[in-house]
Amino acid sequence: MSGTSTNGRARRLTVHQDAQAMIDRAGELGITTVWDRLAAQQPQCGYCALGLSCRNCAMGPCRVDPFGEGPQKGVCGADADVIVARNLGRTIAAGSSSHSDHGRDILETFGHLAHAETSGYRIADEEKLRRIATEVGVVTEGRTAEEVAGDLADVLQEDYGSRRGSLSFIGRAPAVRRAKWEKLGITPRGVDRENVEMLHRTHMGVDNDYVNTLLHGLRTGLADGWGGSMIATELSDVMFGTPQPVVSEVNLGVLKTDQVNIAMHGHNPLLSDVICAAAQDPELLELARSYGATGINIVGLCCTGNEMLMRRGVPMAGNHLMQELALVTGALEAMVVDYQCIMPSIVDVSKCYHTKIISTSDKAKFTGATHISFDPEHGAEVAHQIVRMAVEAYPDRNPERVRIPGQPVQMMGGFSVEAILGALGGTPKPLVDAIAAGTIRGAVAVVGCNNPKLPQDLEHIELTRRLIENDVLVLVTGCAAVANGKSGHMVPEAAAMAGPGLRSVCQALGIPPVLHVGSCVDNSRILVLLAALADFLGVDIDQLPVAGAAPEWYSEKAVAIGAYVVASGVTTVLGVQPAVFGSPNVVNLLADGLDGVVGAKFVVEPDPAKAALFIRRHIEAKRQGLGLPFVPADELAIDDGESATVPVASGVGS
Ligand code: BF8
Ligand code: SF4
Repeated sequence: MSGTSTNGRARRLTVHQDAQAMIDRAGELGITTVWDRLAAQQPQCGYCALGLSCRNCAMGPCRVDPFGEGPQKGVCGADADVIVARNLGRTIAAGSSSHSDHGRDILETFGHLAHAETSGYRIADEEKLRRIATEVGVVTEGRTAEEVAGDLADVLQEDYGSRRGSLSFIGRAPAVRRAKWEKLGITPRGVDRENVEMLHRTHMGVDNDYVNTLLHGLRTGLADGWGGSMIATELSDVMFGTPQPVVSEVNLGVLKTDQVNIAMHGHNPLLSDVICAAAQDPELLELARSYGATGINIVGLCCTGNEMLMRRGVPMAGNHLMQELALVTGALEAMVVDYQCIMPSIVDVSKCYHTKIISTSDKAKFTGATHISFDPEHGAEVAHQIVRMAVEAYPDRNPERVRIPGQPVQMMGGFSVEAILGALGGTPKPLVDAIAAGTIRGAVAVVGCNNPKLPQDLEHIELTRRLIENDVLVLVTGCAAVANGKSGHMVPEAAAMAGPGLRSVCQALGIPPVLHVGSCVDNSRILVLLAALADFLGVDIDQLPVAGAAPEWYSEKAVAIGAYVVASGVTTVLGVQPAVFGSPNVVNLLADGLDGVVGAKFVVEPDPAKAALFIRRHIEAKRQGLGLPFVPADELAIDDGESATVPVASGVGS
């Protein structure tokens, strides 16, 4: 469907034309979407928005009056500081648990793989397996890959408990950073231990000192970044391959009118990897042809999409706010989901179409969906069954209701740390040299979600554009990566959009100025890269000219990421206000006090121009600290020349 005109509402809700077309289409058909439900929720609770409500016990629920007129304490006596800190602590624990439980699922399957108890999995990167095993003290010489994998699985299983003093991968952090954690008492011990302890501390009558609670919040985050998420990333690389640069496509235009379309949505590559394999099965392809389809088209959504794109070049249909809109194309035979960031509403939307919603994780069932319990021990067989079900839905598709908006945009993925260092000749030196010379001023990780409170993707794109124009290399993960992909920022030709220094480096290496590092658990790759840069320079991470940004975050996982990124020494800018502003003390700690202890802090700045200016000044100050050529803060100003223009590289409507 091209040439679609859109009403003003759709243009206010999202910058991308494929999304605009589908929002309009949903409106025509009376299909309710996330934006309608957000409007129906207005006004949202002001106490909750400030973090001032508590329902941790049955003496409550309680609220603290932010204006000082009503109650200042809950029934138990908790004040605003305690309530806000406890709420934030629980949010971090939920996010950390989500990433880490995903990591545990991979680890368990990895352990089963080592003992030949799985179907459809193999060790794809034996070199990485042996490297990690050696790192954590597993003997590799003269042993089979499976023997090594079995021992590695045992060591990493222990990371989830509390038997060791600290996590296996903690040694990857610079020694000066680890010493800081030790001094603060926030060295992460066991993944589950920190999460459980946070739930304990935030029970009524336990930790009633907001500073103490929030320090444990950092430790809980660190157990995610250097623990659960890092285990997920590393073992996924071993089992599915360490990503290397790959070209793919993005937006709803990746759906095909003449093929069986299956969208993989969620997070864990355990499922998507075997589904990709099943979609190549000659028997299933023949079945598809017998129904008149020319093939089976697997596409990704959200972080499962990132996992598949990074390793297999599988096309990406979209990020978080595209999940309902992908269904509105009418072209999906199935949306196959595992867990995290999957809106319950997709079942309602699917009822307007022939599309099957297939849930697969026994810990994430969706009422009204078809549940096929995914068991990695029978991964290949279950994947075959799921793909067959999708193919058999193809004859039910109504071609007259199909709307596939426009043409996809090219994007590159696959920039694992190994790939980045490989492109640099095996050492961070060329990157360090470019930063030292000022050709590249620094690097920023732009990560995180979509949030319907903001125009979809606008902040991701605008912030990133401004950074690359200023010779700042941008690394992206999660939904931020998809936003930038759709905007044409992630092809080598996008070097033309960068400042002269970054442009020359990208052109010499044939890489985009915005590098796709992976899914949200792959933010752990960024920690590894930062540690390598810091070690190379002999400094701590907080001295590097780098920053983080989560311009459109929504999820508890994003809060956990923020906690470990800041605790690791990287100042992070949030585009959406977290629920902490009911406690000035908590705000002061997060936005200022932390800087004195971990060398990094949180900043909230929804305006991408101001966020970019803050980051540029931050980077220049760090350069000054390292004795590198720098631009004084007062010489940097918001360059508003092009700020009204959002680059939208979509073929829709042209
Ligand atoms: O883990 S960026 S909306 S899809 S939470 Fe979710 Fe946020 Fe997307 Fe991936 Ni990450
Ligand atoms: Fe109220 Fe305290 Fe119970 Fe929270 S823990 S609901 S503030 S009594």
